[in-house]
Amino acid sequence: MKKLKLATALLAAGMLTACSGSPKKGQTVKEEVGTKHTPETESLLSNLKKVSSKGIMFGHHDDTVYGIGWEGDEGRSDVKSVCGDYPAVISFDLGELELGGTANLDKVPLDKIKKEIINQYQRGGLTSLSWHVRNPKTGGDAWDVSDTTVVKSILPGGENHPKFAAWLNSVADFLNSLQTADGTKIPVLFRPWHEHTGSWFWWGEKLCTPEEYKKLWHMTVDSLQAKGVDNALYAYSPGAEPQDTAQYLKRYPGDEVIDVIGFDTYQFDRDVFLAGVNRSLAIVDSIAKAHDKVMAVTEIGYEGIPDAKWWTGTLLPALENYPVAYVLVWRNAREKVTHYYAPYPGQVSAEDFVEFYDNPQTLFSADVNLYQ
Ligand code: BMA
Repeated sequence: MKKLKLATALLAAGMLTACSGSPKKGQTVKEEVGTKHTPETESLLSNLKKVSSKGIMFGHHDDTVYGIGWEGDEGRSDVKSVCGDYPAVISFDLGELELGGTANLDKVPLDKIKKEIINQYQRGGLTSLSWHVRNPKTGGDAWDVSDTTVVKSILPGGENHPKFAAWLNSVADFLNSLQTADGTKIPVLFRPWHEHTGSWFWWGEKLCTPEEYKKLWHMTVDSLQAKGVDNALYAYSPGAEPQDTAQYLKRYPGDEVIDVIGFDTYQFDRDVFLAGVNRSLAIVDSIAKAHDKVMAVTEIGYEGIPDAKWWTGTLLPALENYPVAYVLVWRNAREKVTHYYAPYPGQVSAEDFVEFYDNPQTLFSADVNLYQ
């Protein structure tokens, strides 16, 4: 096999501590910062903190639920079809879960997402969950920025607070329901309120004050914890707009609620993209070190990947000098043929992706077990 399983490698390197005195399965441990985590969630956090010493985990949104020319095929993944392995990180979106229907905003059945989260856990990989939540004030979607008082209206005391509290409860119910057959709760990385340094979502920069944005985060985490969610870590992911650490931290809700810090960025002009990635990595790296946080590139990509050498010629060299835990590319939309970010068999960058996969610096599913 190309690479060792992460836990085995870390064990060999003496980096995993003995587990005597650890809480038993199902028990909750209290962290110094006050968040409650199941033992599996603690293992995930501690492995995420170490994984960059081994390599960068590759991630793909909606990887196992659809791809180019297929939907819902058992075990299928465009990434696996190209390189033979699943991504180490798979993300899904909970948008529209709050409406109480059976599918999310991209028409993926929620029970299918649940099944794939269990599969991903059983492979030892990470699931990240974003939330393109509807606009609770206007009734529009996450991109409806027609009203600049939405965040304010859902905070405690606001007119939409009760409505939004029920939406948060639907997320808590979903997270609590993520369990294996033996009742072990599956740890996930929850990544709401992303790209808030732009102004295209109703929680964006021009749509709320820094104080309101921070309160939104605290309300979210407090309410999930109050509903017993002890299997979630939390990721903070602005866009690439911040120019320095002060700007990056302007809306940061605090170390007590955040575990992973990163940023979202996409390639249009290559030079602009590389400069943004470089600046953002330097900012996130220094903050991650000072605040003891996991560093990740929470979304990245080049739509349609028209550059045949993008993976080894642009992406990997851009990241390789930083301790990045994972990098995640967006979805291969089956309903919008030009909207894809991972290769599929025959795609122009597929061969280069195999090279990227073969590079010892990249980690895929078979290389990691994040729960040991
Ligand atoms: C966006 C696009 C949309 C999608 C949304 C949530 O970037 O891919 O088509 O609805 O993410 O997945």
